Amino acid sequence: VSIQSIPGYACYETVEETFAAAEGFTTTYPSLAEWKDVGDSWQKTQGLGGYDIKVLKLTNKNTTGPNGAAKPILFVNSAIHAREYTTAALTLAFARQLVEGYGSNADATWILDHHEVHLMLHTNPDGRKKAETGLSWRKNTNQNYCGATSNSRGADLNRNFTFSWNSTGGSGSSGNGCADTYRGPSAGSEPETQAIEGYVRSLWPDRRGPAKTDAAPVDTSGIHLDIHSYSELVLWPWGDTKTVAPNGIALQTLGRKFAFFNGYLPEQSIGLYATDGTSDSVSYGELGVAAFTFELGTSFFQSCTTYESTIKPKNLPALMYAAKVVRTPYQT
Ligand code: ING
Ligand code: ZN
Repeated sequence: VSIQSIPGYACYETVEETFAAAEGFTTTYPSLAEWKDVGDSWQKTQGLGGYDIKVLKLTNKNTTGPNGAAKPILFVNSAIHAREYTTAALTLAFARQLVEGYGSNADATWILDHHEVHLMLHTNPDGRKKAETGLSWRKNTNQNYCGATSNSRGADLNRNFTFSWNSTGGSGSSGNGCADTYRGPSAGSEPETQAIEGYVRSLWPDRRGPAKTDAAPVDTSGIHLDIHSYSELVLWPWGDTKTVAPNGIALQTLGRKFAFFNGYLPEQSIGLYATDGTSDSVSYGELGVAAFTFELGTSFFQSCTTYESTIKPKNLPALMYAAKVVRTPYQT
């Protein structure tokens, strides 16, 4: 059974359809779109089928902006959790709005002339294929954890990142290979995690952590958004402590602005629950890049009607705003 065959879910592209659409953009808009192979899924590393981890890079052909300066970068990844269905659909819709709007829509044109937008549409494609059969799959499909054929197997990629991996000593993730929040046997053990970490480090090679304090504005010449579902939230670090991040006030200011667009609740991520080893902890904690998690909607498999009428129209403007504001030190 395919999730798409269930009445009301036909709008959700499969992994293959998403990848074909991204590749299609490079054919239709060769001067705006590039489709890059940045790693392998776990199954691919094992010769068990699997997928490349791919990034759709959108910008015009100039390597610098019209002012001669390096282009600021927005990086968005979606579907790191397989069953979080609306997330990849939203990111693909965002890509479509940018490339189709280029030359006619002022915002899309300005964004692609001055900025770079990098989209990892499917961060966990192996898991997503499981979810496409109707399973409530969250993790990757690594057969070394919980038994090769168990539907509870795999590592939670969003507990496997190196910065703050298992920093709470248990409460932010699980050491049980069958648990939904299994952190993996070691920091960055999963190939999908390695692909994202390697890619964000390559995007911001000169970043050295959140050295600034709130005495200085947060540097938003780079922004990382990790798109999840569900709960209608905009979250920022830290997730493993109630301590406010060095740029906490500035992150809150920017988070509230995103929330203005999507109508969600903005809060420091530990307000939801404790987490460790999450993707934003690397981007912000290791590199100092402003990092946010969006929690879309009110359940995992939401109907196309709800997605089209509510989730997409609330969140596309938030993504467009993120692509515009990633520019200069953000004034608090
Ligand atoms: N929620 C996120 C999770 O990984 C999160 C929430 C993400 C909290 C990042 C803190 C940092 O648990 C879902 N629904 O996956
Ligand atoms: Zn999630």
